[in-house]
Amino acid sequence: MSVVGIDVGYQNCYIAVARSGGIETIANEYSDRCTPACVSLTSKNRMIGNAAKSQITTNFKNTVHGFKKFHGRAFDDPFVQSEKPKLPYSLHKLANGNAGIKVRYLDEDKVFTFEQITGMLLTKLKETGSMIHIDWYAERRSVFDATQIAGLNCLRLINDTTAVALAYGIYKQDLPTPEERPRNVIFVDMGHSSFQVSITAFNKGKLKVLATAFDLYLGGRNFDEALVDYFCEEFKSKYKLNVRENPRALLRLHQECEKLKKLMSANSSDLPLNIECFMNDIDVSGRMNRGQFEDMCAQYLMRVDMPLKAVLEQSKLSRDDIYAVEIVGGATRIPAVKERIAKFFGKDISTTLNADEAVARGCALQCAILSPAFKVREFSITDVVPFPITLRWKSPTEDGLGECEVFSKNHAAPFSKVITFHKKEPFSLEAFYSSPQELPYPDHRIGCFSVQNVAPQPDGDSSKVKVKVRVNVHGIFSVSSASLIEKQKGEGEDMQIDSEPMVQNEGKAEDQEGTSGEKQDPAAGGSKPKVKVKSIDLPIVANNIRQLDCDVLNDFVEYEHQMIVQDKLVKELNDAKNAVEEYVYDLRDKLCGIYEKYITEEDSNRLTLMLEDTENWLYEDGEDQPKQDISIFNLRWDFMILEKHEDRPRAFEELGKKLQLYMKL
Ligand code: ATP
Ligand code: K
Ligand code: MG
Repeated sequence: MSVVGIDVGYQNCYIAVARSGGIETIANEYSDRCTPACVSLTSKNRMIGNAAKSQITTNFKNTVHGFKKFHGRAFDDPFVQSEKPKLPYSLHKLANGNAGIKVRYLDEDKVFTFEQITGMLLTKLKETGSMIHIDWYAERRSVFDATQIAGLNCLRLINDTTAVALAYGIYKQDLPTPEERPRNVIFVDMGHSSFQVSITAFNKGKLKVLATAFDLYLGGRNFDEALVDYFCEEFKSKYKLNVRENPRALLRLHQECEKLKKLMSANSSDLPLNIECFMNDIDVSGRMNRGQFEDMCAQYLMRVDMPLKAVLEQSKLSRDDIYAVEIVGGATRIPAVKERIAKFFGKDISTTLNADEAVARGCALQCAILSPAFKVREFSITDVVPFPITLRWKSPTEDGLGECEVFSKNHAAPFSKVITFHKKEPFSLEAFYSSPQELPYPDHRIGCFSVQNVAPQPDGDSSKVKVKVRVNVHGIFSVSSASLIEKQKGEGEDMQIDSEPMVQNEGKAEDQEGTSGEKQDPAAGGSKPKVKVKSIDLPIVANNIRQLDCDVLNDFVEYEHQMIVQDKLVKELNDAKNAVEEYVYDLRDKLCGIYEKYITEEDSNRLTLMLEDTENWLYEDGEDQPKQDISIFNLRWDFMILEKHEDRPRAFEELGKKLQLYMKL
């Protein structure tokens, strides 16, 4: 089993693999270390990654990109609604109210969920799969479902900046000892769609995230859009073109503006933008320089400071406590963004890490640490809960509605807590994010968990119910277990009925998912005399707002398999056709080359005609030929006969027969 870390970006994905010699970022079949987060559906198959990216302008209605932020979002979500008019592909409202996409696939209208689309991407990215990273704001439940669809054994969903912190810290030999004051490092990641900042404290062998802050809607794409807006206006007045009405032209303009933006990072002089045959056969051109660009993007540059300020405030550290500011992510290459960050902290920023690959490398490292197959230096990671979580409870008849914030902002994670209730009947717990204004979703619910089989004690008293809540290694919240504590004879008076539930921490930072043996003597740890109690497990019915139904998930897994098989068929067919085509070219070359002196002109002409027929067949009828028919072409003839055969006329005759057979003439 290989151990890989995957960084699924809004625009770019990277895969790093842990090998005995260290971490290596791996290239895809295009020798490219970056795989575009892009999926294209066609009448025959799916194209994913680089192949899909080349379809963006040609098959624009069925080529899905820039979809990461749609995970777990309702169709009516304001973000979805604001993106919708800008998308070349169509969104669709799913039965559960979420957004999905509608495309043509295998000549049928087809609706896919974003779990499925990301699942497709992951299918492409996975090697033999293990660890995946995706940024936390893309709703984790939904992303976790995507990993299931792709059949990945997901060891941990980890935050961008935490993965980066690991990639930074693990090789550092000079970290302060656990007794010394930690080294505080700021990590800044600005990608294509979002901006994330964290402060992490390092000591030898461990890192602890102190605070995180983000602007989830600030990234390279905002800068591209500023340029697109500018040139749309300019082309309207200069060429009377309404670019926004032409999706293909708009997509091309986007691509060119992104290129221009990157050029401006390296070059402060006036730069041209030229697009031939842009729209209505018109060639367009424009100019831009860095100063002008920065003026245009002032509103975005201003937003850089806010998360920086927020992490400092949350961590209660001052600028002097900061050892270094490390930046990653493609958009931090914009000089004005870099300057802004440097100016804010009053120090030079460091680029110790590979800006594009650090996240994937950190993920692979984390994965190697978690995997028993690797011996990696011990390094413990304490992450944070980015959004505070509150539980609210009620029973059908008892009054007493209550709530309690179980995880505060920046609480350490993974972490479990036990909450004690006194109840006479089943009750339900509603979990939601406590500060909706911070949340990137309008829906702040997490899920509803009903604790079943609760009954009063034989003496009519309330029963003590212990409920365990946790944020697991993936950063996913759940009510993980509940148990009823049955009083044994004679110690009823020792029990205290709390009107307020009691929250008891039992978190260990490296608390692993699924560890059992959680049941402890509820009175243990206190100074009270030990009380004999019996604990009975209670079933919990969970309804997670953003999780796929089990049946639905299974259907998706099944369908993903079918699509993989279909893609494989199409690929084999294409390979077979390419082999025939290659053969035709090869033989044609040889007829005028090494075979020339052995062959009469007549034979040569005959063969040339046959080759032409073969080629035509390939591009016409052969285009839709099932693979079995093509595969006979795939046979490699033993052309030694031509070179070695004493009786060449007969050899050609044989060859001719074969060719005719192959073409079924
Ligand atoms: P996210 O982290 O938001 O999910 P991502 O991980 O896909 O997105 P990155 O690969 O880190 O994003 O960065 C891509 C962005 O960086 C794009 O907007 C790209 O145009 C921009 N970018 C890359 N190189 C440069 C450069 N030299 N100058 C300016 N911008 C650049
Ligand atoms: K990336
Ligand atoms: Mg990224």
